[in-house]
Amino acid sequence: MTKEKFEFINLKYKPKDDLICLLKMKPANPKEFQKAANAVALESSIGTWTKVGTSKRYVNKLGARVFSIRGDYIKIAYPKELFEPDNVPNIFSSIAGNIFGMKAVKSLRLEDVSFPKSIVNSFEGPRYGILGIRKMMKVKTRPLVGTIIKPKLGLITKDHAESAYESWLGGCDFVKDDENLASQKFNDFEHRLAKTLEKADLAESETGEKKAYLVNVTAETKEMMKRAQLAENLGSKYVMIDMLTAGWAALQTLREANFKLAIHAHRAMHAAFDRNPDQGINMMVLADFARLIGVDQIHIGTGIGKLEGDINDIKEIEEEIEKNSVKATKLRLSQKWVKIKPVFAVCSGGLHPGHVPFLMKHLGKDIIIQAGGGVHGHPSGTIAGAEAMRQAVDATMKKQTIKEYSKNHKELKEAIEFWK
Ligand code: RUB
Ligand code: CA
Repeated sequence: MTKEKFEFINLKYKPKDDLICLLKMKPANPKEFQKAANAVALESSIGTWTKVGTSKRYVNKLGARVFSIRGDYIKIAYPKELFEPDNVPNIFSSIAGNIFGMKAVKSLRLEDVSFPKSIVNSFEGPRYGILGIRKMMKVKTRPLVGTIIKPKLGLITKDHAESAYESWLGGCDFVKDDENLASQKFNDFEHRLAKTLEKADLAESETGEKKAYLVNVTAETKEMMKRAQLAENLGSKYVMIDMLTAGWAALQTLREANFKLAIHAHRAMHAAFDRNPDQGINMMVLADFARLIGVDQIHIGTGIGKLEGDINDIKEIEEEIEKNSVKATKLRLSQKWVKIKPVFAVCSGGLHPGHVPFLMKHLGKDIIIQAGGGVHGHPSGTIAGAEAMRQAVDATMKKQTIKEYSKNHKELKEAIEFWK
């Protein structure tokens, strides 16, 4: 029997200026790992299931190459000419397209992507990023604190705006809409935007701090753009978008319109991509693309709150693949791209003041800590809830335990006792 030749595997290949994907792969037939790896590289670059007479020799130069196989992990190098720069949907259609459904693989997960400089530089990246947001909010070193108005749906505009106002008075920097609040009858977009921004101004003059409203503009693209324009016209600092349900193209449209608005990215639907450890797309890959496009802050999980996820899931994946698993090191969103600013990681989902020391220990100070239930569910109400969150941040900044600090801070004390 002649040995099968896999044209898309070249373990001697040393990538230069290629786009590289790290994939975790289980082949349908355990004895045919190489065959499956070859099929993945082929389908995601220039090939199909059979040879075609229409191909030319020059096309072969654009073939992807599997250049590393270790345990369940393969690395594929894609010539950069395969992609249209500054076109995220296009890049995903190749590297995260048909391959996930191929019969040759039992499961496939895109764990990491590294980009050639020319592709990185074709994107604008964030307008503000961490430093720009800190400047805008006049907060030098501590984590920023945010809340989500709760109940997530149903409040009428007046009560929504009032709850935002109380959150700001108590010490929140940000108040955001929830991901599924758009322009429903009970709380329509225009009215809500105007009323809540009025309260932000009021809270700024009363507290002397900068306050931002992260209004959710997620909608069909043209409507989304109208809403963002309105937010800009009314002097909002921010817009928020559900980047995955809206889609990559919508996110690019929003960023490339060049509003002065900062962009807060919610990741609703991410778990459909990233929850299964064997299939889908690692959240950090989604976050990298969002950063290239240019969000200023993005939900990345907490490793501790109400939602599935380990703290290591949100850190950089090390080059070395050890023990057949990917090992994480530093926080991923800070990886160096010369032209593209670093993005704020937003920790959110089931958080309350008691979680703050854990988050700051593992993720540092350049984070945004958000609590919805953990602010509005405080036994003494929203203002006290926001105060307790800020106190937990202050305590940790001063290197005190929240328990110590709570001796002189009753809102924090109440929160710690309530959410034991
Ligand atoms: C948090 C909340 C957000 C989650 C989403 O509310 O509503 O939608 O952060 O999850 P609460 P993630 O603080 O009451 O849990 O941030 O993981 O994408
Ligand atoms: Ca939510």
